[in-house]
Amino acid sequence: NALYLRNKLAKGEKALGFWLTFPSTGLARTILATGGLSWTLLDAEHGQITDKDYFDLCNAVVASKASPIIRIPFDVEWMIKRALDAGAHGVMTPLCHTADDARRIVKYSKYPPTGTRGFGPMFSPHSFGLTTEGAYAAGADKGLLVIVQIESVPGVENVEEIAKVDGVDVIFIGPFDLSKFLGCEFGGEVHEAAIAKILKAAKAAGKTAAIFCTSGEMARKRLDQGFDMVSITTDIGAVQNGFSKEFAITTAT
Ligand code: 3PY
Repeated sequence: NALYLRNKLAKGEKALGFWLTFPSTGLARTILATGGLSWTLLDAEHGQITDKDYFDLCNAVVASKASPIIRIPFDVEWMIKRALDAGAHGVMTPLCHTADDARRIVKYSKYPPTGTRGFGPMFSPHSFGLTTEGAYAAGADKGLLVIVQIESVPGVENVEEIAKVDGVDVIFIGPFDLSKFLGCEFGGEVHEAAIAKILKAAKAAGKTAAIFCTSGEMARKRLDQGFDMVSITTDIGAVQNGFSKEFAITTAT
């Protein structure tokens, strides 16, 4: 099947991905042509992507043999439904604070009787490598990934309970929000202790431990620490970094 990220994780391999913030299928395909990436995050929380872009972006990512994961702005039911119906291989929800939040997200992501996802997957089968709605519906609950972000004070406090929730597949750290909510220095002792606690809770519950990284250096460090899934950078970050480097060379005296 075409569930690239789930298959990668099932084999125990590290899952590398990147973060798309521009609603550009061409940009997605250009970056994915690098090879070696098993997922792309389509950011509809802080990025410029909206649900009007989901379908074309999901198609572009799947065509490049990676899993499209959509980060919705908030964990409300209709947003999860629209993301999954467009062909996402999973949703990422920001700011998961409690096990009840996590249970709600799982419920919205699964068809009855497990959950409350409405039925209308006209546009999703092909992104699983399938041709019929029936085949998609039969595999959706097991195939799609539920990815919750831990990035708040209650999120860290409740992470062991959250990680144990049935149906949660990936515990994904948002390190920037985490440092803001904890009121601590990014990369400092308090920040790193919270990250280590979340990593440990995910592993103890047998869940995928993941973290947002904005550079290869950061990604390498987190992989070595034991994380299973990391972003390498974002589209906007790569463009800004690349341009400033060239600008500095051009204007050096
Ligand atoms: C964070 O670092 O807070 C994120 O959620 C990544 O965008």
